Amino acid sequence: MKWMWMVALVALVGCKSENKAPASAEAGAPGAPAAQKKLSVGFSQVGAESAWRTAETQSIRGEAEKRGVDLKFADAQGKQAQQIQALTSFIAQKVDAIVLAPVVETGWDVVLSQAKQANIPVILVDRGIKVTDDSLYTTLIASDFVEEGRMAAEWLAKQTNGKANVYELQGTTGAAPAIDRKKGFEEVLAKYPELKIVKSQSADFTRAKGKEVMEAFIKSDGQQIQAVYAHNDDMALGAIQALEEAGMKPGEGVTVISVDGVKGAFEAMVAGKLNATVECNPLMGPLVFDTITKVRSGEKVEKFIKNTDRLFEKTNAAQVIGSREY
Ligand code: GYE
Repeated sequence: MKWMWMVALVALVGCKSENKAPASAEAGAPGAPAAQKKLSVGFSQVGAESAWRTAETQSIRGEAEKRGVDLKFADAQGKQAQQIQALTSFIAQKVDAIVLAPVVETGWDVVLSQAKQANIPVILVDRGIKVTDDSLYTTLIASDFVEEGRMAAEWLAKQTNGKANVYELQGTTGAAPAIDRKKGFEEVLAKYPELKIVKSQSADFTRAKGKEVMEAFIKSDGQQIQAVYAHNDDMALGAIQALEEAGMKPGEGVTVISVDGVKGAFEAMVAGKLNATVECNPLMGPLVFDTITKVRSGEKVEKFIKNTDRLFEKTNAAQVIGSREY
């Protein structure tokens, strides 16, 4: 008699577990059964230096939550050493994937070799790196910063008839967007001998430093300043404040162009103080987790998954500001 009960029980348990988790469901996919092992992803973020960065963090965190992914988030406060520490800890925790927004381009070989040895795919977001062996990361999801720099310079050349004293606010030293936005910009400037960078300095992608560096430029060069090219909107907004405080007219007397396309930049364009911004999309969450799902299922992904960017001017800012998502 006893064995009959056993058979009935086994059948019941078997039936239950089948209902619980179909073997084919992908962990972390929308609607994945709760009882299944969650996909665990370590995300090492640069910091919170700009509105763009905050939008990117929100996008990745929000999407992880939506998909039921166990996201381990580490804010490096702008320090590569902290990012390396975070990655080492993600590897020790045996996460399923690592998402890295690298603060600078170089110095990643050792820690990424460790991730590779542990068979953990590394998805780079928004900034590229320079490594001796490209197989140390799976893919880079980002904008083409050289192209952004070119777009900014072409627009400025048109706006100024190829003639202006330009003051440049660079992003974080050694960071891909600072290096490449400068490179693309200078490449185009080479065609316009009278459009030249008079002074160029890093303001670390922050509004406070943008203001500080601009104040120093104004102090030394004053009325000579005809145009400002900032590698991000936050620095441009700081520079605008400095120019206004010095009684100068950003957006009119001084042409200001930057990169990112954050809400604050659109507001400044509507107010007539910022002339243009080249969009750089930070809303990476959905694409990041789609890519991780593909990689885990063995699908091949492109080495560079490129976002496309547009340029917005103050003349059309009011029309589009309502539809901006960040
Ligand atoms: O443009 C800037 C930020 O890496 C693309 O970093 C990103 C840049 C962005 O702090 O605002």
